[in-house]
Amino acid sequence: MIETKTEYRKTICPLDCPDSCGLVASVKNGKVVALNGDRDHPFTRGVICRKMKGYPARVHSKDRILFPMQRTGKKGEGRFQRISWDQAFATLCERLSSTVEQFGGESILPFAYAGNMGVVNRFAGYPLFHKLGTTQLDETICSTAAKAGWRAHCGDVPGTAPEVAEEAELIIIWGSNTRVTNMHFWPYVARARKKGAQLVVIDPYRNETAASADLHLKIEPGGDAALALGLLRKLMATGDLDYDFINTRTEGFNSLRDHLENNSDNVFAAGCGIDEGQMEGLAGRLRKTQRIYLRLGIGMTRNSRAAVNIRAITSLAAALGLFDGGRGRGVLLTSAAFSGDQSRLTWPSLATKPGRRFNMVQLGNCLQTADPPIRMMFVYNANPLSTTPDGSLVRRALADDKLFTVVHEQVMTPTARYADLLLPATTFLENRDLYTSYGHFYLGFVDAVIPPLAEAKSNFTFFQELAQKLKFDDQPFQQSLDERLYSYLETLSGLPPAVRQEGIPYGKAIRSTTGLPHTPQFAGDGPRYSFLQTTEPALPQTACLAAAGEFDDADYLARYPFKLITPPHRYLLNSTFGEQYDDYVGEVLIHPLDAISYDIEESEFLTLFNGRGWTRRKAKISDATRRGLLVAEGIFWEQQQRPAGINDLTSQKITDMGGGGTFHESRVALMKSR
Ligand SMILES: Nc1nc2c(c(=O)[nH]1)N[C@H]1C(S)=C(S)[C@@H](COP(=O)(O)OP(=O)(O)OC[C@H]3O[C@@H](n4cnc5c(=O)[nH]c(N)nc54)[C@H](O)[C@@H]3O)O[C@H]1N2
Ligand SMILES: Nc1nc2c(c(=O)[nH]1)N[C@H]1C(S)=C(S)[C@@H](COP(=O)(O)OP(=O)(O)OC[C@H]3O[C@@H](n4cnc5c(=O)[nH]c(N)nc54)[C@H](O)[C@@H]3O)O[C@H]1N2
Ligand code: SF4
Ligand SMILES: [Mo]
Repeated sequence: MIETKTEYRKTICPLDCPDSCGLVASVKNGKVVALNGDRDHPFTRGVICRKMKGYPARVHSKDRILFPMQRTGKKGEGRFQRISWDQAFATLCERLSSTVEQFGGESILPFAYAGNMGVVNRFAGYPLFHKLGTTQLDETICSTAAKAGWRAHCGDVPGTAPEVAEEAELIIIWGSNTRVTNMHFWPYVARARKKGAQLVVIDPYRNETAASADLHLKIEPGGDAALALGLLRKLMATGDLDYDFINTRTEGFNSLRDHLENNSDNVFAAGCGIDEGQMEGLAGRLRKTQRIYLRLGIGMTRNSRAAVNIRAITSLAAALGLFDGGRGRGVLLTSAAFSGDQSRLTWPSLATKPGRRFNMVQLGNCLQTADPPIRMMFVYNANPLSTTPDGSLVRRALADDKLFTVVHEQVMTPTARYADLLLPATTFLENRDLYTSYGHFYLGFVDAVIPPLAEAKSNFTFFQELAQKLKFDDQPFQQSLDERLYSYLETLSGLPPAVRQEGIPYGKAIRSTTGLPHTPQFAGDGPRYSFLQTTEPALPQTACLAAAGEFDDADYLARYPFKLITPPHRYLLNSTFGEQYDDYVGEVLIHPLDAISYDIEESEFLTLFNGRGWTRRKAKISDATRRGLLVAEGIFWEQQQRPAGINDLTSQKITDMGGGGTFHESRVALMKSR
């Protein structure tokens, strides 16, 4: 074979990660041989994570699904035979038509999330499913609770640009394992600390980020509102709030003040599970420092008190005036740098009547109890068997012969093994798209780096072709990817006018016109920060102490003594990359005193169980966690020796606002595995 020269092509990481890195792909003989960070990208600065460094091997690995296949074995066995795309489309058209005819469009459920964050490919299935009148999915699994909490008081203001943190004297990372899940924020922290800044981490366990902090407050999971309000009360008592900001840029502070005055310091300290001295210590730092930057993680919003916790923290931030655009001062939850009219991507107008909706967090219930029942499920951009809660319900539903499951995937995920029809999906390196970010203020448009491998199709190509086969001739089904994208861009706020006129150059990071450092978030005639929320009349108006969901459930408490949280793992992106750890069960952190009580030794296999299911993990004994709290990082795949995953333990209970998942709020018991 003639050797060709290595070519370098810019692209963008499509994974559901706040960093949305600029990448440079090295391409040789039609293969991607390396991926590196783009040095020209202002947030990436040439560095990327280990997961994406290894991505070229995933693209060209034996694990890739490269051809359409139909099931030959039992559901879940993962035995398939190759078929042609013509056969696959024929089966699909026949099934879709007969299912609609026999059971109605609502008996079809599309299930998709953010496996690919490209704005067109992510939502590519929506127009077709609207046209078919299917049941619709509320995409709540990740950030809706956090955003609802933010919006309740802050409205539409974006977060503070991460660059501002570099000028801070006190950085608080609250409910995020930044060094793992948002690693490009860390250099700003490191540079600020070089200049003398202090880093405080608020997290129930000593994760990698907390281990590098100046102060770690090992808070009770879900106790964040108690901590934020307790701090507020202390600062109020000594008059250390920004009354100028409170008086001119906010409203409703008096109601919050009443709640604070009606409770004691002890109540707040008890509510967050740290001693009052520690709380006073942090209050002291807040008093002394003007330049305070809060980096809030979505990770802390996976419990019943999700939104109220975010609400309490933004209330603390507002009372400190951190939204005033001052040097080194700010609050970042999600950047919200660009926002556009999503209907230009999803085309709800194609639906002839409003369809039935289900919350994706309650997939188990939906598949088991929907009436009329779900007869056909269409999965793309997601691995719900591993990532949705109450996994044993989902598994049982997937095994039911009455359900026809279509999965469009890159690799043989646990969900894919249950497919009746399995279709090959491209990776981001094989298609073009535009990517925004939820952790910084840049977007970028990139072309395919290599052509689709074998018979893989991108989400967009696949759904457009399927619509053609179904003889749908509405305008959205005639669009090219660029047409759909540019029609969306017309509505996108934050896009610089020059770019809007001249088109988006490939591979260049474009900064949003919103959220520039040092712009006050509540300024001029615009809306003020409101300490009162009016979006949900049934909920308390001000942030306040709230109950702890399953952790407080007396029945669960009696049977399942441990609390369990299940945060992200460094080597996985949710369940993506699970195929690389097929023989690895994952660890569970257990406090040394709990290990003694249960006579557990290091590396011993443990079975964790509760009323919903069980899974297996290897004990890691460490005081990084609290007594009574188990920490299981990572959604490792179900596998032969352990046909159940971490989400067999989590519940379908949803958050106080936004309908989010409560992945970090399960009660469990444990025993030694035999
Ligand atoms: N390597 C890697 N990176 C990822 C992901 C991954 O799976 N792996 N997932 C990606 C996705 S989808 C998302 S949404 C982002 C999320 O990223 P972030 O928004 O940065 O949040 P996380 O890092 O998930 O937050 C996890 C931390 O929250 C803590 N936590 C849990 N409950 C509470 C609580 O009640 N209070 C407080 N204070 N802390 C709590 C956990 O102990 C854990 O340390 O990360 C993305 N990046
Ligand atoms: N216990 C527990 N559960 C959790 C969480 C937790 O912290 N703890 N985190 C939750 C969060 S924050 C999230 S965001 C969800 C995510 O849950 P999921 O949306 O299920 O995300 P992934 O596990 O990353 O699976 C994405 C899948 O999409 C596939 N994919 C990638 N690109 C494409 C493409 O272009 N086309 C098609 N058709 N497929 C593609 C990938 O191969 C991968 O298998 O998980 C949630 N589940
Ligand atoms: S997963 Fe996150 S850190 Fe890694 S390359 Fe992608 S965007 Fe960057
Ligand atoms: Mo997420």
